[in-house]
Amino acid sequence: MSQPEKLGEENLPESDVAESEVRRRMIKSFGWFALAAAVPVGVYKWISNSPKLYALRKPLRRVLDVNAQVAQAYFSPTHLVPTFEIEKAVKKARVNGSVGLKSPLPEAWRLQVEVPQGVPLQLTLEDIKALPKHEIIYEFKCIEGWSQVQHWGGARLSDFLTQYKLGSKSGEVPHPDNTADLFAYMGLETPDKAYYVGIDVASALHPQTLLAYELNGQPLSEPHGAPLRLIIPVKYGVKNLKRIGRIFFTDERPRDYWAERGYDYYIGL
Ligand SMILES: Nc1nc2c(c(=O)[nH]1)N[C@H]1C(S)=C(S)[C@@H](COP(=O)(O)O)O[C@H]1N2
Ligand SMILES: [Mo]
Repeated sequence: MSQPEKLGEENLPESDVAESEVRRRMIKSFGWFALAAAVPVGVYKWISNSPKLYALRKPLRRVLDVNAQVAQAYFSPTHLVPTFEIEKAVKKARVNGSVGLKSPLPEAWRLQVEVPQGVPLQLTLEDIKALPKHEIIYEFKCIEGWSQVQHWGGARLSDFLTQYKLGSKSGEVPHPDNTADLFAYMGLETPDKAYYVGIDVASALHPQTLLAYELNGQPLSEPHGAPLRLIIPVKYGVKNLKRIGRIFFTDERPRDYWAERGYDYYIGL
């Protein structure tokens, strides 16, 4: 028998709601051309997996940005990326990108965390290591067209946000389902602010997203982002910020180094 009190909009299949809403907005902003371009999400995935096509000119870029929203609506941020046996991990992970790593690592490094209406937290690596350690072996992908199975270790970002009650507007433990209480984005930057990224909060709370301090069971080297970096397997390499200096939460899309240079902002897998 049907239970009327349970027939709210939240019980409609998620993709139907999201799809119609995104389509409505797309028709409004771009007309039927965009709609036609957006329908085959499989095609979007295919395009976004072709590294060269990331360097696109503005008009197509804009259509793809809208498609990224469609992709967001279609692909649950909680799906897990495939993981591998430890033997599959490369012994020597490739180093790529050193923006924000050129100045010497601050001697008294702290993770600075902005808290709404409060004094920023200044955390040590020991504070992060006090959280349960998790390891992940997965295929790290760079938009330049290379990928490697790599082995990372650290604390779950979601455990960290839970422990310090971050990412929520109420200042309570953030809950992925309580979207009204979550800030939309988390911003991260290097201590010198030269490299910076923005992450949608759903991806920040993803169970495979780590504040990583180990690679192959060893403390991170400086080129790989010592003392602490982001490992976010649902995103391409660009979002995996090395040498985290500061993090903050906001509803406005934080600036993002590679998005400013023409790449897709969400850049998910
Ligand atoms: N601070 C900082 N983080 C960064 C980058 C960078 O230039 N500076 N490059 C990004 C890119 S494009 C990739 S592919 C990965 C590479 O991480 P790795 O050097 O550990 O392989 O780091 C990401 N994080
Ligand atoms: Mo990259």
